[in-house]
Amino acid sequence: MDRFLKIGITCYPSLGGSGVVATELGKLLAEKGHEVHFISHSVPFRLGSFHKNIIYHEVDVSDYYVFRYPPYDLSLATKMAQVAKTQQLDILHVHYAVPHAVCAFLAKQMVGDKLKVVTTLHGTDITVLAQDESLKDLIRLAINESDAVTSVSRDLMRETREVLDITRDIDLTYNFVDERVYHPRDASKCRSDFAQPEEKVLMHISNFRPVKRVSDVVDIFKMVNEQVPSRLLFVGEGPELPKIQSKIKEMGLEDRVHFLGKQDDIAHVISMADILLLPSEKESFGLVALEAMACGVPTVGSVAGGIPELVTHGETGFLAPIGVTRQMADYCVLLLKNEKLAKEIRESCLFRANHEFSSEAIMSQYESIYYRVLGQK
Ligand code: GMT
Repeated sequence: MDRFLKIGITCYPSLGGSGVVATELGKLLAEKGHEVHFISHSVPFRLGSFHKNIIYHEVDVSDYYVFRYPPYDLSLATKMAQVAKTQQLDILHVHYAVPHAVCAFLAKQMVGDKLKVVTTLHGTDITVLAQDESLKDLIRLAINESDAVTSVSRDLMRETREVLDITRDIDLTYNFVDERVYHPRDASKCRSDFAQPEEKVLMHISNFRPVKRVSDVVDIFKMVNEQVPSRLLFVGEGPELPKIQSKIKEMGLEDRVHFLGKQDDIAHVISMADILLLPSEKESFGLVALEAMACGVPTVGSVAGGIPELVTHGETGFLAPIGVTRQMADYCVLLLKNEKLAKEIRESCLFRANHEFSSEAIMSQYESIYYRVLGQK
């Protein structure tokens, strides 16, 4: 049997798919027997209560008066090095190149080559930050100096190579969800708080950033509701929310649209829906579509980034070109009016989520990468 490892994990600890995946991975590795050290400015929101083999190390940022901006990145790099030395970490697994892989690179300079760095790319650092010429060289350095780099989709891998002119190996490691949490739940009671038995439920869950094209969600819903009486449930919050609320008012849809805000038990909430809408402009993976799939809920969305790698068109959902809301609405109506098709798609969703994105399989992929960079395989 391979020896258990000491693994440091750094991610954005607040809301977001990357934080969720990093935290869930840490929890699974710890359950298996590895020692996991989260290094961040606050406790990752999905960490929850006490877990054997998980230790959290908080990064304190110095606010010495000469600093115009407190240097979080430098404090993080120092903390990574400190934890790596005192706890004798084997691996630093960082989620996002900016700033985490850069900090890990600095930490490695302080600790020595025995410490191996694995960087997982989640999207925004490549699709947004790497477009900024002033950051390009830094991101390229962080990626090239990592001992292994993983990408959450083929599309993100392709874009990373193109935008940053990267030629090194990148491992494809899809995201996953914990099947013990994400499975179809009986949410009929909650559903009846929003929808009559004859009404259908469409849902959108996001951080309401412009890239999510939440306005398209409203347009799709309007067209669907004209043909099939429905309700639209919004989960989450973010910068576009006020604009969306105004749009709904202008369209006279207030009594059919409900805002649930941020929710903890996403599996239960998603289980209320007939369809998840994800018409994003960019999406390196689209974790929420996998969360829905694992609960038996199909996604109707856009052919953006990694979404087609996750949602198989016609099998576990339907996809249309970005912004083509009429086509997305037609797909929704097709699904909502055809019970047989909806049942088949639901079964395909459950099968695909459990077979192609199983947590056990994806965790093993990460473990193999760790052993490989340590020269143990
Ligand atoms: O999509 C966001 O706004 C949040 C961001 C994050 O940091 O979690 O999501 C990115 O990483 C997720 C986990 O790998 C992916 O599922 C999302 O597709 C990706 N977002 C984008 O590419 C826009």
